[in-house]
Amino acid sequence: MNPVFHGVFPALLTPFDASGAVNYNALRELVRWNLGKGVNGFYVCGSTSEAFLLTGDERKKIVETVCAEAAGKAAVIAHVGCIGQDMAVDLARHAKEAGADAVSSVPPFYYGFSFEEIKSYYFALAEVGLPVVLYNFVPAGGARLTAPQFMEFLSDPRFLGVKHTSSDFFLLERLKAFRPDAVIFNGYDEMFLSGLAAGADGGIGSTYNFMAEKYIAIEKAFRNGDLAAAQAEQKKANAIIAALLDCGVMPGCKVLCRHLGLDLGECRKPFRRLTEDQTRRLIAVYEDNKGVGNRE
Ligand code: MN9
Repeated sequence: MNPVFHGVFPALLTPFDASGAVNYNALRELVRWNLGKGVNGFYVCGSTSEAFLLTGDERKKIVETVCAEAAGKAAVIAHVGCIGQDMAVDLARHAKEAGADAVSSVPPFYYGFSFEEIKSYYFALAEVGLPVVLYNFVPAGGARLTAPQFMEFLSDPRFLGVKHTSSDFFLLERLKAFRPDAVIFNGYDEMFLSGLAAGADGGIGSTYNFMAEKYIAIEKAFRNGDLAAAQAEQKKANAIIAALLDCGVMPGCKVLCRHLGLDLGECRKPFRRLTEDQTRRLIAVYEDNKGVGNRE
């Protein structure tokens, strides 16, 4: 197991204030709350952070804020994904200066770039000098890389591993078998235990923001060989995740953070806020399945 990159990494939400600006104080609180629970690291400026609704300057300041708050306590992986290679390299250089431990990126998207073009992008990121975590997330517009294409990247030690937001656990297992020291993070929270069973070193997820303790408990039970306890905890998490998928994951995660005492504001438009009815139902499901870990 990699000594730094393993375990539970919340994919941090981005807090906004009433005027719609990034709320850096709330972000620091969110980091401290999760450090208190014992998370191993943070994934910053990814899908969950509304990365593509943020400006480059906001993304940089968010990375700086989280690196400062987590320094010496938890690892930071900065997602620097952009459509353009030069923009991504600029963010990666900045992440390195800010003290991030690794960078990560979706493949450049929208234009249907060829594998040669995707390689140009990722190898330019690798040149920056921080370890690179590939981000496999096809439903969000990411290219569908084949197993041999992943292996081509993983043959180069500058590629640390993969954030695997996919239910293709065969691929996850094959990549681990190909390079056992590659770090594979499970991406779908509802499949965290399945990912661990296939060999994942940990997970990165949006619902970790408010229930990291569940994933910490699942991983601990799994590694102790207590599959029944791990399944029971995953089942509770999944009831909450199913409710979130019904109303919108990111706006819903923010509702639950507010319910637990940390106001992260709303998501940026065109994300919609939950109706009062949706809010009530989501909180009820959360309360039925929460277990331990409230802020108080
Ligand atoms: O980081 C997350 N994906 C996105 C991975 O943010 C788009 C997951 O945590 C999912 O939000 C979650 C719900 O499907 O598993």
